[in-house]
Parts: sequence; structure tokens; C-alpha cells
Amino acid sequence: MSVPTIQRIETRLVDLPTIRPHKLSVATMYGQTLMLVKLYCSDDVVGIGEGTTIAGMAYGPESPESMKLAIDAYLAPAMIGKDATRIEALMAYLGKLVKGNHFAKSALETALLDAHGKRLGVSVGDLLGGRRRERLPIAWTLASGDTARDIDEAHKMLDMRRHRVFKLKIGAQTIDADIEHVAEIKRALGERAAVRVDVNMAWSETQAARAIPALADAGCELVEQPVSSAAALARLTRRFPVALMADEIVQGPKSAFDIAKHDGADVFAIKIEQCGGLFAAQRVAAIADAAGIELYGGTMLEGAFSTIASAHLFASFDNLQWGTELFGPLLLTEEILRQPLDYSDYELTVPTGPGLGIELDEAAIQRFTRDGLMKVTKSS
Ligand code: MUC
Ligand code: MG
Repeated sequence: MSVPTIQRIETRLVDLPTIRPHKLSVATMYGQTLMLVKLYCSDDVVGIGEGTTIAGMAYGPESPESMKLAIDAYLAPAMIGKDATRIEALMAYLGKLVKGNHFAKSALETALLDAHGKRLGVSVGDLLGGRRRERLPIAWTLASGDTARDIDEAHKMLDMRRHRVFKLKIGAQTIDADIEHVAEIKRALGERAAVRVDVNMAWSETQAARAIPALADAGCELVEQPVSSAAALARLTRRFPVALMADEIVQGPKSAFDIAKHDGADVFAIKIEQCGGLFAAQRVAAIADAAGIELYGGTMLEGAFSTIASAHLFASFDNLQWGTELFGPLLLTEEILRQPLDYSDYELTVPTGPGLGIELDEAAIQRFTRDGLMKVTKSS
């Protein structure tokens, strides 16, 4: 029997509005762009993958446009005609041809896994070793830029039983203003909700050393990436009892090993795109487990495809002490799936169907698609 090969890869950019501006220390987002990849195989199986960034290139070196370019010009041509079933080998080959570009590679690996799951009639989670949980706890990010509006939003989420863990985006204003913002929100929510913060690397080590104990006093249980330096984060982790989480500096297994070697964080935020794909993210989780570092399922504010790819992976983790923040699709105004995801009782249900277990609604995304499709086939 001949092996299924990759015949065609299509990429497109889909610009979707967000339900409100999303304010981080690095930028304010008014919309989100999904870079969607469709991978067509010789056995008529089609896989879909997705890449997103946060506020264009404000968060990291890739953008939706750069992912599309890397795939169209370099990665896709190298994949045409290759065995679609040997995913780890193919990703290793692409890793040699193209340095970096983790987000683009994650989108392609997701599409390969979606296709292979559909081919075998099993879920992506099954391809990763099988799920250990059916549902995942989902935190929500309060980032409207206004304390009263954030409190109102949190109350609504609690009343709907959609989220009871809130991550506050801070670092854009003074430390005193940020501490007051966190304290006010925690006071308003009390025991109904847990409050965490994400500084997105905005502080120096001395600023962080002043802010962290005050945040803990305000009732904040977790501080995410307060500084950019891995060495500074390691020193802060040793100094303060409140849990400190590494996010931006977790860029795949090598960086995870370096951080773990220096006792550099209490928790890792694992993001499939930042790690360079699901298998790389799985290795990061293994390193964290071995080092006694706790785990959190992070997001790049992804749409449904990367969100569900992440959900399959996080559902397979042995440890997921801090839950997840896979709320990306809820930040978008548009439903892009034929069957919406199930967010209920503070959790997301991990789909059970073959591959990712979700189906793109082509008509829903058509009017948001930028400049049409790019197709890479053998002859192009
Ligand atoms: C980040 O830095 O964690 C995740 C949730 C959110 O609101 O922003 C992202 C990025
Ligand atoms: Mg973060």
C-alpha cells in the first residue's frame, strides 16, 4: 500500500475583531489575525493548523504575515511529496531547513496531526499518548485597561459560571497604580475567584522585587513573567514565596532545560506555538515534571484550531497544577466552527472526534480573509 503524501498546502490570513480592546504591557490589541494552514494529502485527508501572535510583532519575532511567508516560500515547498504520516521525522527535517519560526512550524505540525488523526479515526490527543482528562479549567484575562470595567466583566463571568480564575495584565502603568488595580479587583471578587497577574516582562528586577510582595499581600497567587531576564527570574523565584511563572522565556526544550537547571521558575506556561509545536511542548512538560516545576496551559490568544490542538496536549499531561487559559475563541466576535466549543462550568470540553475534532465553517471566515488564498503544490 502506498503511503499518504502531502500534495498541497494552502495558507490564508483571517482578520477577526475582538469583543473589546485587550491591553497588555507590550501593546493593545483591537483584533486578532489567524494564519490558517490547510494541508491536503494524497489519500484525500485534509488537516488544518493555525498560527497567531499577540499584537503583530509586539510580543515576539514572528507575525501572522511572517508565518505565512515562511510556510509559502520555504516550509511548504519542502513538504510536498513527503510522507504525511511520519510527523516527528518531517518536523525534524523542517527544523534543519528552517531555523526558528516556531509559530509557523506549530501551525504545520497541528495540520499534520489533525490529518493523521482523521486518517486513523483517532483524536490528536490519542496520537499524543491519550487524554487523562475530558475537561480543562479555563482562566480568563481581564485586560480592558479599566479597573471598574474589569470588575464588572469578572462578575459577569462568575455569574455565567464561565471563569473563576482571572489573570490581570499589568506593567503598562506605574507599579503603585498596578498594585492598587490588582488589590481593588481582588477585594471586589473576594473568595469567589482567584487572581493572578501577567507583567509580560515589563519590570526590572528591582521593580519586581518591590512589587511582588505587595501583589502577594493584595491576594495575587501567581506572578507571570515579571522580568525578561531568565537569571533575574531565577533570583526572584528564590527570594519570594509567591509562585512565579515563566512564559516568554520558555521557547522549547532547550530553554526549558536551561531554566530548570537554574531553578529558574516555580511554574512554566506552556504554549504550543512558542515551543515550536505539540511534540516540543510535550518535551517541555517532561522537563518541567522531572525538575519539579509546575505546569500551566498557556495561549497565544489563539482561535479554535490552535486552542483545541493545545487542549488535546494539555489534556494528556500528567500534571497541570495551574489549569489553562484556553479562552482565545471567546475573545473573538466571530464563531468560525460549524459546531461551537463547549465552555461551561468554568471548563472547556476537549473534543472527541478524529483529528482535532472540530470543523471549520468556511462561509463564516470568508469575508474576514485577507487577499485570498496562497496555494503551494509540487509544480509551484
Ligand atoms: C501571555 O503573555 O500570556 C495569554 C493570555 C492573554 O491575555 O495574553 C496572552 C499572552
Ligand atoms: Mg504571559
